[in-house]
Amino acid sequence: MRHFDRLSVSAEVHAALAAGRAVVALESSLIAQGLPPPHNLEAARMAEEAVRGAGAVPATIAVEDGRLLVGAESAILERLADPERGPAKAASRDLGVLLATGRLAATTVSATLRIAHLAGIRVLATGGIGGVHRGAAASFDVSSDIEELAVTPLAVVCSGAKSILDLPATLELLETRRVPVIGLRVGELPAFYSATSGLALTHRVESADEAAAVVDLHLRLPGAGGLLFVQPPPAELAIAGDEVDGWIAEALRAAAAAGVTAGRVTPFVLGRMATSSGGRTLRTNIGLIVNNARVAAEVAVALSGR
Ligand code: PSU
Ligand code: MN
Repeated sequence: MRHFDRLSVSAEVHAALAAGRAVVALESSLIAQGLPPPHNLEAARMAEEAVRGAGAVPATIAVEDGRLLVGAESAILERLADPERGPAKAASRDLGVLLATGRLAATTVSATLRIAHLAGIRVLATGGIGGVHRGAAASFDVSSDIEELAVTPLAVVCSGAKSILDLPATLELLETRRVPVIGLRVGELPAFYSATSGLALTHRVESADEAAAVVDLHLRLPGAGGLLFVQPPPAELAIAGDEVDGWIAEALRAAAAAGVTAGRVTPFVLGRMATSSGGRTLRTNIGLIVNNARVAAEVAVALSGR
């Protein structure tokens, strides 16, 4: 663990790390900005339970009262899930400002990676990472998740990038920034709600044990950055790609019409899609978050035994 006087690691997470036991970092932007209440708090708790069920310790990450929290307690999850409190969306660049102002903030993958690394955690779970937005050649809207993954040595388990993004461009940029994308029992990049994207992956592993062997060596390579493991949503929750595409197109048109830009695009589009799909995207989103948390914990457990 690196010393930083604004880092607050919970007693449980601290004890697990000190004993070399498995810990999984969980991002909190999906609670505050990604999912509507009451599903957001339920999903946060279910993800933590899934990590515990697989034998690891969950470390949900957030920012509050000028401190970086690793292993946020239940009351903080409740505050993050409460729209009345309007928690900020913290990307990597925002941490200094948020620490100085003392504001409550939920962390995206980029900020979570940075904080988890400070705490000495090696595995992170999320639903989907940010990436290259459609039209990014003109808008320059590329998530700092990619930038942070490139330089921060952690394994991230997810269902790919959010399907509202330009997935081929996201995959290209991950390659450029030397982030390996490894299929967990799949040879194709999942498209978040859908199991398939048509984009082939160069690498795949067949088990948590194999994944842990890769993580161990990748992270021990001098100058290591992060690595990305991808798996589709649970089969019974996966939605056909063309069905999702219709909802995305509609949501993006609505976002443009409403003048929504930058960090507000993701929450707006996800909310809109949940409505137009009659709640299906929401159920799939929650199901894949929980499944990714469970598998991340299996990888962390295998890694702690190496
Ligand atoms: N995926 C979801 N819901 C979310 C996010 C991803 O299903 O809320 C969040 C993650 O925290 C991710 C962030 O790191 O969106 C990326 O935001 P941006 O594109 O603004 O960088
Ligand atoms: Mn962005």
